[in-house]
Amino acid sequence: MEPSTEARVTVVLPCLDEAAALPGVLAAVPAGWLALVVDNGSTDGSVQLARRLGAQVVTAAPRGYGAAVHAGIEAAGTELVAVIDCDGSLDPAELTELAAVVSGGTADLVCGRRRPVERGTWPWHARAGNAALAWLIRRSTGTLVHDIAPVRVARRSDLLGLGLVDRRCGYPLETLLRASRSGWRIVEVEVSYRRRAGGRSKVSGTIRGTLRVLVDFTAVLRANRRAVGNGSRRAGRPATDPRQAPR
Ligand SMILES: Nc1nc2c(ncn2[C@@H]2O[C@H](COP(=O)(O)OP(=O)(O)O)[C@@H](O)[C@H]2O)c(=O)[nH]1
Ligand SMILES: [Mg+2]
Repeated sequence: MEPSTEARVTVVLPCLDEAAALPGVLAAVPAGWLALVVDNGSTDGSVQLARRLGAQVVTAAPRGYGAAVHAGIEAAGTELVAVIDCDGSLDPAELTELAAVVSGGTADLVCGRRRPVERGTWPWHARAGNAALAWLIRRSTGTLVHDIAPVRVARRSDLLGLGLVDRRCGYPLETLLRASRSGWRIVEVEVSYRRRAGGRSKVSGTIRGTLRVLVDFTAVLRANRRAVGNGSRRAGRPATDPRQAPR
């Protein structure tokens, strides 16, 4: 593979028992970028495997997706940070396009908009919950997002400056809401979405998991409503796919 000429980026990979997916995920991290696996007590050898494959590994003390992602962003040493799941459902190679939008200066936060590329990828309950929440965000902030995506690229210092407090499943939603409130330019770029490479879903792959996500999301939405004052609408900046935006 050619060495990358792009800015160096740390890819934060929240990981809980993803040994089946790790080799493929780490192999797809763009050349010259840094893979940072954040573990919360995997028991399937993920930590040892990630180290053997050359990734940096960080351990996040509290359990939870948000705790892992936040610890990874804190530990990152690069200006740009990308966050992506470590289950093989998303392709780290596609992050170069998202990072180019941030480093090009046209967006502060670039989110992946998932497009399933194989059948049976996205359980109906997770997809419906995601669509409903994206609609709520559009309605309450004016930011035209369509996915509470697990794929995000932004400047590390900007992300830490948001003061995110959720450490569970509400973390991506809180990122979007706080970024909108802060007037960030938020852009969506389509990313491919597949079935996980192996292992088990810990978040939205089961109805129970989706319900847990909804509980976390409700808490984040309630806090956001308090922060903006009774859920009043405010104009935000539209999230657009730069490939589809008029030039
Ligand atoms: N470190 C850590 N990673 C987690 C935790 N929960 C989920 N993840 C990781 O976050 C990513 C998304 O979780 P996943 O189970 O695929 O959720 P789904 O895509 O909604 O089914 C995967 O890479 C998981 O390994 C956690 O508590 N700690
Ligand atoms: Mg997944």
